[in-house]
Amino acid sequence: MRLVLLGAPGSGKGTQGEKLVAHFGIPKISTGDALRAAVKAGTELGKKAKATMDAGGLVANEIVIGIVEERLGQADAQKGFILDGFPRNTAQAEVLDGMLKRLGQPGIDKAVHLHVTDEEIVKRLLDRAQKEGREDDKEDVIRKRIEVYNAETRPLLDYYSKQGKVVTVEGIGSLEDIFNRILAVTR
Ligand code: B4P
Repeated sequence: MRLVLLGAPGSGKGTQGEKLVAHFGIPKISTGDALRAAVKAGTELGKKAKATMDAGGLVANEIVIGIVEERLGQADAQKGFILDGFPRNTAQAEVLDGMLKRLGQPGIDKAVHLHVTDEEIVKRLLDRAQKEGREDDKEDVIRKRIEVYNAETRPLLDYYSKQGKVVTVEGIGSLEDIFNRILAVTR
Protein backbone atom coordinates (compact mmCIF):
# COMPACT_ATOMS: atom_id res chain seq x y z
CA MET A 1 0.00 0.00 0.00
CA ARG A 2 1.52 3.31 -1.12
CA LEU A 3 -0.69 6.24 -0.17
CA VAL A 4 -0.45 10.00 -0.40
CA LEU A 5 -2.68 11.97 2.01
CA LEU A 6 -3.85 15.20 0.43
CA GLY A 7 -5.80 17.91 2.20
CA ALA A 8 -5.72 21.42 3.59
CA PRO A 9 -3.83 22.14 6.82
CA GLY A 10 -5.82 20.68 9.68
CA SER A 11 -7.84 18.34 7.46
CA GLY A 12 -6.72 15.33 9.54
CA LYS A 13 -3.80 13.97 7.50
CA GLY A 14 -1.60 13.49 10.53
CA THR A 15 -4.44 12.07 12.63
CA GLN A 16 -5.72 9.59 10.04
CA GLY A 17 -2.14 8.80 8.99
CA GLU A 18 -1.44 7.42 12.47
CA LYS A 19 -4.49 5.17 12.26
CA LEU A 20 -3.41 3.91 8.84
CA VAL A 21 0.05 3.10 10.22
CA ALA A 22 -1.49 0.98 12.96
CA HIS A 23 -3.83 -0.74 10.50
CA PHE A 24 -1.44 -1.51 7.65
CA GLY A 25 1.83 -1.80 9.62
CA ILE A 26 3.70 0.49 7.23
CA PRO A 27 5.51 3.72 8.12
CA LYS A 28 4.14 7.24 7.83
CA ILE A 29 6.47 9.80 6.36
CA SER A 30 5.46 13.29 7.48
CA THR A 31 7.54 16.18 6.19
CA GLY A 32 5.83 18.48 8.72
CA ASP A 33 6.87 16.25 11.65
CA ALA A 34 10.40 15.90 10.26
CA LEU A 35 10.73 19.68 9.84
CA ARG A 36 9.37 20.39 13.34
CA ALA A 37 11.84 17.85 14.78
CA ALA A 38 14.69 19.61 12.93
CA VAL A 39 13.57 23.01 14.25
CA LYS A 40 13.39 21.63 17.80
CA ALA A 41 16.84 20.05 17.52
CA GLY A 42 18.25 23.32 16.15
CA THR A 43 19.90 21.67 13.11
CA GLU A 44 21.03 23.73 10.09
CA LEU A 45 18.03 22.43 8.17
CA GLY A 46 15.70 23.43 11.03
CA LYS A 47 17.21 26.93 11.15
CA LYS A 48 16.60 27.32 7.42
CA ALA A 49 12.98 26.09 7.65
CA LYS A 50 11.73 27.84 10.80
CA ALA A 51 10.90 31.34 9.52
CA THR A 52 9.04 29.97 6.48
CA MET A 53 7.03 27.54 8.60
CA ASP A 54 6.13 30.19 11.18
CA ALA A 55 4.87 32.42 8.34
CA GLY A 56 2.75 29.63 6.81
CA GLY A 57 4.79 29.27 3.61
CA LEU A 58 6.19 26.17 1.95
CA VAL A 59 9.76 25.24 2.79
CA ALA A 60 12.14 24.98 -0.21
CA ASN A 61 11.53 21.91 -2.37
CA GLU A 62 15.13 20.66 -2.12
CA ILE A 63 14.89 20.50 1.69
CA VAL A 64 11.70 18.41 1.84
CA ILE A 65 12.68 16.26 -1.15
CA GLY A 66 15.94 15.35 0.62
CA ILE A 67 13.99 14.33 3.74
CA VAL A 68 11.60 12.09 1.78
CA GLU A 69 14.24 10.49 -0.44
CA GLU A 70 16.33 9.51 2.57
CA ARG A 71 13.31 8.02 4.36
CA LEU A 72 11.88 6.17 1.35
CA GLY A 73 15.23 4.42 0.87
CA GLN A 74 15.04 2.79 4.32
CA ALA A 75 14.20 -0.89 4.70
CA ASP A 76 10.80 -0.48 6.42
CA ALA A 77 9.45 1.67 3.56
CA GLN A 78 10.00 -0.98 0.89
CA LYS A 79 6.67 -2.73 1.35
CA GLY A 80 4.62 0.45 1.53
CA PHE A 81 4.23 3.85 3.17
CA ILE A 82 1.83 6.68 3.96
CA LEU A 83 2.98 10.11 2.81
CA ASP A 84 1.56 12.89 5.03
CA GLY A 85 2.16 16.45 3.83
CA PHE A 86 4.26 15.49 0.81
CA PRO A 87 3.98 16.20 -2.08
CA ARG A 88 2.66 19.72 -1.58
CA ASN A 89 3.13 21.14 -5.08
CA THR A 90 3.39 19.78 -8.61
CA ALA A 91 7.19 19.92 -8.69
CA GLN A 92 7.36 17.71 -5.58
CA ALA A 93 4.84 15.27 -7.09
CA GLU A 94 6.92 14.94 -10.27
CA VAL A 95 10.08 14.39 -8.26
CA LEU A 96 8.28 11.74 -6.17
CA ASP A 97 7.27 9.79 -9.29
CA GLY A 98 10.90 9.82 -10.52
CA MET A 99 12.25 8.95 -7.06
CA LEU A 100 10.05 5.84 -6.76
CA LYS A 101 11.21 4.65 -10.19
CA ARG A 102 14.84 5.21 -9.23
CA LEU A 103 14.36 3.32 -5.95
CA GLY A 104 12.79 0.43 -7.88
CA GLN A 105 9.43 0.92 -6.12
CA PRO A 106 6.00 0.84 -7.79
CA GLY A 107 4.17 4.17 -8.11
CA ILE A 108 1.67 5.34 -5.52
CA ASP A 109 -1.66 3.48 -5.42
CA LYS A 110 -4.00 6.25 -4.30
CA ALA A 111 -4.06 9.91 -3.33
CA VAL A 112 -6.60 10.22 -0.52
CA HIS A 113 -8.12 13.70 -0.47
CA LEU A 114 -9.56 14.66 2.93
CA HIS A 115 -12.20 17.30 2.27
CA VAL A 116 -12.87 19.79 5.08
CA THR A 117 -14.38 23.31 4.97
CA ASP A 118 -12.23 26.38 5.68
CA GLU A 119 -14.33 27.30 8.76
CA GLU A 120 -13.72 23.86 10.29
CA ILE A 121 -9.98 24.12 9.59
CA VAL A 122 -9.69 27.48 11.32
CA LYS A 123 -11.68 26.16 14.30
CA ARG A 124 -9.54 22.99 14.65
CA LEU A 125 -6.22 24.78 14.35
CA LEU A 126 -7.19 27.54 16.80
CA ASP A 127 -8.16 24.72 19.18
CA ARG A 128 -4.78 23.08 18.67
CA ALA A 129 -3.07 26.45 19.27
CA GLN A 130 -4.62 26.46 22.76
CA LYS A 131 -3.39 22.94 23.49
CA GLU A 132 0.01 22.79 21.76
CA GLY A 133 0.96 26.42 21.08
CA ARG A 134 2.27 25.74 17.57
CA GLU A 135 3.71 28.94 16.06
CA ASP A 136 1.86 28.40 12.76
CA ASP A 137 -1.56 27.95 14.40
CA LYS A 138 -2.24 31.70 14.78
CA GLU A 139 -5.31 32.90 12.88
CA ASP A 140 -3.48 35.07 10.30
CA VAL A 141 -0.96 32.28 9.66
CA ILE A 142 -3.75 29.68 9.36
CA ARG A 143 -5.43 31.85 6.70
CA LYS A 144 -2.10 32.16 4.88
CA ARG A 145 -1.66 28.36 4.99
CA ILE A 146 -5.12 27.88 3.49
CA GLU A 147 -4.19 30.35 0.71
CA VAL A 148 -0.94 28.49 0.04
CA TYR A 149 -2.85 25.20 -0.02
CA ASN A 150 -5.32 26.53 -2.61
CA ALA A 151 -2.57 27.98 -4.82
CA GLU A 152 0.12 25.31 -4.56
CA THR A 153 -1.30 22.03 -3.28
CA ARG A 154 -4.86 21.90 -4.64
CA PRO A 155 -3.56 21.52 -8.24
CA LEU A 156 -2.30 18.08 -7.15
CA LEU A 157 -5.91 16.91 -7.23
CA ASP A 158 -5.76 17.40 -11.02
CA TYR A 159 -2.31 15.86 -11.22
CA TYR A 160 -3.44 12.64 -9.52
CA SER A 161 -6.90 12.68 -11.14
CA LYS A 162 -5.22 12.44 -14.52
CA GLN A 163 -3.55 9.26 -13.23
CA GLY A 164 -6.95 8.00 -11.97
CA LYS A 165 -5.68 7.92 -8.38
CA VAL A 166 -7.69 10.51 -6.44
CA VAL A 167 -10.27 9.34 -3.93
CA THR A 168 -12.10 12.05 -1.96
CA VAL A 169 -13.27 11.40 1.58
CA GLU A 170 -15.45 13.70 3.68
CA GLY A 171 -13.13 14.75 6.53
CA ILE A 172 -15.77 15.94 9.01
CA GLY A 173 -17.12 13.51 11.60
CA SER A 174 -15.70 11.14 14.20
CA LEU A 175 -12.13 9.89 13.73
CA GLU A 176 -13.44 6.33 13.43
CA ASP A 177 -16.05 7.19 10.77
CA ILE A 178 -13.50 9.07 8.68
CA PHE A 179 -11.03 6.20 9.03
CA ASN A 180 -13.65 3.70 7.83
CA ARG A 181 -14.40 5.94 4.85
CA ILE A 182 -10.69 5.90 3.97
CA LEU A 183 -10.49 2.12 4.27
CA ALA A 184 -13.54 1.77 2.02
CA VAL A 185 -11.94 3.75 -0.82
CA THR A 186 -8.44 2.31 -0.56
CA ARG A 187 -9.41 -1.35 -0.76
P1 B4P B 1 2.13 19.93 8.36
O1 B4P B 1 2.77 19.38 9.56
O2 B4P B 1 1.91 18.99 7.21
O3 B4P B 1 0.81 20.57 8.94
P2 B4P B 1 -0.71 20.61 8.53
O4 B4P B 1 -0.93 20.75 7.07
O5 B4P B 1 -1.27 21.68 9.40
O6 B4P B 1 -1.35 19.22 8.90
P3 B4P B 1 -1.45 18.56 10.34
O7 B4P B 1 -0.94 17.17 10.16
O8 B4P B 1 -0.86 19.40 11.37
O9 B4P B 1 -2.98 18.60 10.70
P4 B4P B 1 -3.97 17.41 11.01
O10 B4P B 1 -4.80 17.51 9.83
O11 B4P B 1 -3.39 16.15 11.35
O12 B4P B 1 2.92 21.19 7.78
C1 B4P B 1 3.36 22.28 8.59
C2 B4P B 1 4.30 23.20 7.80
O13 B4P B 1 5.51 22.46 7.42
C3 B4P B 1 3.78 23.73 6.46
O14 B4P B 1 2.97 24.91 6.63
C4 B4P B 1 5.11 24.01 5.71
O15 B4P B 1 5.71 25.21 6.12
C5 B4P B 1 6.01 22.86 6.14
N1 B4P B 1 5.93 21.70 5.20
C6 B4P B 1 5.49 20.44 5.51
N2 B4P B 1 5.56 19.64 4.42
C7 B4P B 1 6.04 20.40 3.41
C8 B4P B 1 6.32 20.14 2.04
N3 B4P B 1 6.11 18.94 1.48
N4 B4P B 1 6.81 21.16 1.27
C9 B4P B 1 7.04 22.37 1.80
N5 B4P B 1 6.80 22.69 3.10
C10 B4P B 1 6.30 21.72 3.90
O16 B4P B 1 -4.70 17.82 12.37
C11 B4P B 1 -5.08 19.13 12.69
C12 B4P B 1 -5.87 19.22 13.99
O17 B4P B 1 -7.21 18.77 13.76
C13 B4P B 1 -5.34 18.36 15.13
O18 B4P B 1 -5.36 19.11 16.29
C14 B4P B 1 -6.32 17.18 15.21
O19 B4P B 1 -6.47 16.68 16.52
C15 B4P B 1 -7.61 17.81 14.71
N6 B4P B 1 -8.50 16.85 14.05
C16 B4P B 1 -8.12 15.89 13.16
N7 B4P B 1 -9.21 15.19 12.73
C17 B4P B 1 -10.30 15.76 13.33
C18 B4P B 1 -11.72 15.49 13.29
N8 B4P B 1 -12.24 14.53 12.53
N9 B4P B 1 -12.55 16.27 14.02
C19 B4P B 1 -12.04 17.26 14.80
N10 B4P B 1 -10.71 17.55 14.90
C20 B4P B 1 -9.84 16.82 14.17
